[in-house]
Amino acid sequence: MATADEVPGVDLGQQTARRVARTATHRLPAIDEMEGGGIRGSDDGTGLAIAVACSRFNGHVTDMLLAGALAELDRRGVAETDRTVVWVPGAFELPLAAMTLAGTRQFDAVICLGAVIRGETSHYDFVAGECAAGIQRVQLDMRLPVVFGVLTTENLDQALARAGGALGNKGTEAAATAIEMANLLRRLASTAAGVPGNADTATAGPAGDAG
Ligand code: INI
Repeated sequence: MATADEVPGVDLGQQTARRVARTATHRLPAIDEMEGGGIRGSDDGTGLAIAVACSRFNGHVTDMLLAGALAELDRRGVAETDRTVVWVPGAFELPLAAMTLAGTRQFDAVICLGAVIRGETSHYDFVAGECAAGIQRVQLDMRLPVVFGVLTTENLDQALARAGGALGNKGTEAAATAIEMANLLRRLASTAAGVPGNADTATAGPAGDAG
């Protein structure tokens, strides 16, 4: 009988992959940990052009996110000349910057970095909510990976723990996600005939194939 985690009728290999993905640490599993086959983007950033939009609000936190993201891009082979970093005042401005960067069609992915920390008023909810919704809208509208590397926390300690502290670095994760998604889209574009509704995907991003 299927457990709560298993969907009846779904290939068992995929269910294994889903279980692997739900590790207790809720961190992204490494690509080579995944089971069940299927199409996925590689973790090789060679030849990819990546833009990073970073918020200056809570700058002591976002500086750490940016450092983590850039180190990961380095580690995965994204050339310094293929990276662009832009700064915005706060997380609320990230979607507009992301939309503008995506609109240039010069990048394979955009990474948004920010830190929204709950204060005494409801301002947090508006900023965090609009930021997340805006970023999702940009990636769907532009059909380009736009990664949500924005911390939304109750306090500064929680943010620091996730910006290079005990719980990792959201910027590092965001960079890894950007590369995997950029490569996945390239791969899907190269088999676009098999992807319903994506007939124009092949022309949606920069030329080349590092996937
Ligand atoms: N911007 C953030 O990035 N993080 C926050 O925690 C934050 N808080 O709490 O207010 C914040 N506000 C500024 C906002 O993003 C805009 O820059 C501002 O409202 C101007 O549009």
